[in-house]
Amino acid sequence: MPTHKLIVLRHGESRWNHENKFCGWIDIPLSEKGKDEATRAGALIKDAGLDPDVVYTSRLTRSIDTGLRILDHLNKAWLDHHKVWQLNERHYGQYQGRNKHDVFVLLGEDKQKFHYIRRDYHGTPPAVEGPDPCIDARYNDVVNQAVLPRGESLEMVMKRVMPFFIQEVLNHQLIQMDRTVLVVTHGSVVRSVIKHLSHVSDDDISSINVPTGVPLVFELDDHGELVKDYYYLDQELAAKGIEKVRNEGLQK
Ligand code: DG2
Repeated sequence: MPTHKLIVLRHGESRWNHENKFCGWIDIPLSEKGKDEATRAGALIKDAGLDPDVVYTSRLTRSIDTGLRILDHLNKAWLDHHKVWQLNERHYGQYQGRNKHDVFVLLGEDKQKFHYIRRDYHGTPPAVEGPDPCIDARYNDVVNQAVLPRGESLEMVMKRVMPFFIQEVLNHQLIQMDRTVLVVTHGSVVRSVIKHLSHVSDDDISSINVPTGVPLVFELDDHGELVKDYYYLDQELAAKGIEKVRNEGLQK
């Protein structure tokens, strides 16, 4: 049975990742370090002998820019590039734009409460009330605007990501067309993909963090099942990035 390769990564560091602020649907560009991480991700993909046939990003600049820098490194700027709103980051509701440590303080410096909001499958930030300034012309093609989120848990993210991901990315591109697919997205969407493909429980997903700019590879059979565990293209780099992300917000 043929093996299909799916490369998934979180974009390079954004300016607000650097400043320790929740981004969510706010369109924050890459930091200088994030730009370098994107190029390095391209090098890791090339060195691993992987050759994407199609690329998917979200509609947020940090994801699009990372994808373009990877393609540039692969000399494949001409590749089919789909920008999909369902691959946007989790909407962080009223916490968007706020410093993570300030939110930690707001929650009484209670590590469990803070972890619940950031990582629990059901943890939901307070929703944006009134018009959402993040919703601009890039979403004009979404016929039913009521489906656009205002504050999401990981469970809610999965409800909008997975139908698209299973139908378009897994079934169509990867399996039917037998293409190597590159998906450049965000922390919560990568966690959603890991949860789905590795059959991670609702409880266990809360301990999974995703570093910026380190590609993960999923090798799948014709039924969309993993033939082996997913892996990072640079384990050491991934481990360092994971540790950094895990501790965000606890210190100023
Ligand atoms: C981060 C995730 O998402 O923040 O929205 O600030 O992947 O777009 O940088 P990304 C954000 P945490 O859930 O890791 O706090």
